[in-house]
Amino acid sequence: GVTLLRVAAEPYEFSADPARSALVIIDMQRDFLEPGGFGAALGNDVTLLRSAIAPIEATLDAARARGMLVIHTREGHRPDLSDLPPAKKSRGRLACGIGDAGPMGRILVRGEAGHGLIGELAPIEGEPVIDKPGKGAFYATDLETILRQRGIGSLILCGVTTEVCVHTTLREANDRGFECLVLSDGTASYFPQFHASALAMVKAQGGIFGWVTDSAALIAAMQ
Ligand code: C5J
Repeated sequence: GVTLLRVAAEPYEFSADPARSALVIIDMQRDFLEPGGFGAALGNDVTLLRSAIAPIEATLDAARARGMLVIHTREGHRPDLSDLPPAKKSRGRLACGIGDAGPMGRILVRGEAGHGLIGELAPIEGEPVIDKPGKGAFYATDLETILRQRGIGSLILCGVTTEVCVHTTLREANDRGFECLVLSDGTASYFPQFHASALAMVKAQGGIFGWVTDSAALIAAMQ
């Protein structure tokens, strides 16, 4: 029989078949977490996101040790910006926005230093990296195909930012029938109140979008 992963969570215990679960690490890119990138261009204090790094690192170690599928995502665009809607490009009326040259290369453009995943969370051989032009990881990507090919039914979501790319992906995943567990300490926002509200929204109404736990509870359940 299958030994289920049983995690203390809110609004109640989360259980999943670990062989049918994936850890999805969303957009832990220099452009969001380091000075001189997209997050900073939008006027944010990028240091607010760094609290998510250590909990994700610990969870990533546990997932790899257990042989769980790990998927990384990156938000960004083709160098010719042909996949960048004008509505996204113009948002914020930025002097230096998506596609423009910054200290870490062209902002949010694939192949540039700023677009890369932070060194602490570098992918290893065999871990799919999903390049996404939108906020959700399912929109205009092959994420769903990869998950279905591997028989994945449950997603453990972490990364940045809680209310933007994590939430959009969570909502897309819900409508596609995936069970979702969100890590409270493995997600972060430039707006602490949005982080708190976004987590509260997941678990309200009997867990309308899924479950919330922290990395320690998840790792304890994975031992
Ligand atoms: C944002 C993201 N916040 N990865 N992107 O623009 O959450």
